[in-house]
Amino acid sequence: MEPPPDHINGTEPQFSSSVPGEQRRVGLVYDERMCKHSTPRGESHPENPDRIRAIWNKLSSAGIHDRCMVFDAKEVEDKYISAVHTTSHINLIKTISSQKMASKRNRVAGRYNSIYFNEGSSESAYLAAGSVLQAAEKVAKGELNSAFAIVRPPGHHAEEGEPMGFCLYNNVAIATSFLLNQKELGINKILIVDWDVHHGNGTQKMFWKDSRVLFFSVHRHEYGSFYPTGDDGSHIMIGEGPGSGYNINVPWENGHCGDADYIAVWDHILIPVAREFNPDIIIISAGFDAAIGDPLGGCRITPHGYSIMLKKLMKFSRGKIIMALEGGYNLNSLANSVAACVEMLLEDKPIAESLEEVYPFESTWRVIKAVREELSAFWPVLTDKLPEELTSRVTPQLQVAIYSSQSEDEYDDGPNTLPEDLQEDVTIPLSKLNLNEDVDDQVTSTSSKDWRSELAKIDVWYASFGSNMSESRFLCYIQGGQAEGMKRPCRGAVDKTKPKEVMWKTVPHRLFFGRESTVTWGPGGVAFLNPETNNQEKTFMCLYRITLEQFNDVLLQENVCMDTSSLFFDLDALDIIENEKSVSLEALKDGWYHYVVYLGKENDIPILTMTCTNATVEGFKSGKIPICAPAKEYADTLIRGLVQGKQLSEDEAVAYIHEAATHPL
Ligand code: X5A
Ligand code: ZN
Repeated sequence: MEPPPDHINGTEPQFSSSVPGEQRRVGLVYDERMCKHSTPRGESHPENPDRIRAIWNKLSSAGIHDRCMVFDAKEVEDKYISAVHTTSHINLIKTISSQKMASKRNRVAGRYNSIYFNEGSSESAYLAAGSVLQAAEKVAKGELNSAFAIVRPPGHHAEEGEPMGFCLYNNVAIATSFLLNQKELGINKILIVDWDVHHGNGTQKMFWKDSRVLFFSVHRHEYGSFYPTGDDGSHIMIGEGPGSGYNINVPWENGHCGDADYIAVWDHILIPVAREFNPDIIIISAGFDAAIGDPLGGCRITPHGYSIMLKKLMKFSRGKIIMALEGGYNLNSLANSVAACVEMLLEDKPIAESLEEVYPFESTWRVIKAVREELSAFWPVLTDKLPEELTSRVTPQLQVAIYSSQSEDEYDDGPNTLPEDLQEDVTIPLSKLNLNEDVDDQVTSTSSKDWRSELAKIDVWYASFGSNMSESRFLCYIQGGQAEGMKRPCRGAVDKTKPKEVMWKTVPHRLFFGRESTVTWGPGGVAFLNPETNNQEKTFMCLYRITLEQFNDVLLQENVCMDTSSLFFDLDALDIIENEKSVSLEALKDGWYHYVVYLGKENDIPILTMTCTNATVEGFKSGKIPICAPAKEYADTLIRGLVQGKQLSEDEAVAYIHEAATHPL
């Protein structure tokens, strides 16, 4: 390779200036050999070789790679890996693809969280880490202004002693410690920006006590329920000892975050801190699974959004940036986002940085404030006032099921992510609503009404037909905890006040059991109520008088959504349901009980239950979704409810459940 200009005269390379419009020297590392890592029997998997092929095809067809310096990957040397991984971990990754391990490979993979291995895994892992290291070295030396390492397997979940979350070696951490250890490079302070939708748990731990590395991660967290689950990604995880304040987590409370949310975090946290930290170089753990249309991420950053996020970082460390691919599972979205970033690296072109008509969620401001508060002792700039009037929109929207032909989940011809059994859901006519758009784009101020206090004033009857008929089990949804037979605790509602009244009723609907297992109860079917009325049928219902605020929290827990901050069922929804008799909650469509059905009134208070949609009932009938009898512990809970509620004797209750579980739908 020709010697880089800055090595000739020892001055700063002219091309590292940030003059807009100027061509810059950008490296790309891509190597087809990193496609060798794939699932052992060709099972489909989001983290597959097509990801990097799709990126490369896009960069080729758009003529982008011609404007870059392209490098083949080189395998990383063990001595560099050992700076962040244990010897036993290195031995595992080094040997896992050998013939000797063939028979053990799947069993070994099963010991780890979200990991597969095949004959190509070792080589790919060494190449991925080597690619990021090589890119980092060239940028640090000034041979390149910046670089993008198009690598797989990804790295940021890999911990010192174990692979995890599709990651074998922590590519970014290996490159980071390499740069710090090569003293002649003069790199003393590194900013790692992890914008993958998942928390970079591995990287966080590796530099936990290290003030030379400022680790910043923005990720879905949802109070620890999003992958990787637990508290590691919480904003109170700020580092330790000399590393205190050098670990910054921005944990989203909900999905659906987009350009406006990320840019607000950049403007009010990352950029001011980066200015203060003044890094010598920046490494981006560049996952694109927060991109619009990603099947795992559920967020909505556009390629333009990514390019703005990148541009704002290019103002530091004289533009020395290494981007390393992490996640990103919608091939179109992934390729377009990477292309937008590489173009930005190439020309730092002036672009419209403002995002018109889109505002961050109110939850985004809440998270930003919490992070700033947590870290302001270390970064005084974070005590600066936020704008007085924070413009925001309601967190995330109540969306009645209107499956438009071009929803953003179907972005760019990507797969339709609607579960099959929901595709022909009964929907409320748009003309009746205007609610979809209204709430989605609603611009409000955070100072305006808090939905919790509003909805706390309204009572509803929550009508249960399954395990919630047992009062002690239902109270777990209100007060938190775990009742007999449950395999995991519930978090409870925000308002832990017990139901004001309990009452029983029978309704002319069919009770049945379906699905094969749940996280709460383990194997076995769980109860559903056919939303269709049928005068031949009789189902017992236990009604709890709770507030509409509590009802929302129950709804979220019933749909395995741990996000306690979001409003899904509001006053408008209550209005609609009284007329339409049911509302399908689009935002909770992955949950099994997202269909709220109105069952009339009692003492002028609406009775609401939650079950599956009519379309899902059709799925059960046709056999597309399994019908399955309840396991004993689950059935016992229903029986206990019916007996303690004095509705049936024990024998009658057993017969009632047996009938519901065996009678064909
Ligand atoms: C790198 C990355 C995601 C792992 C999800 C496991 N990993 N469910 O995006
Ligand atoms: Zn990810």
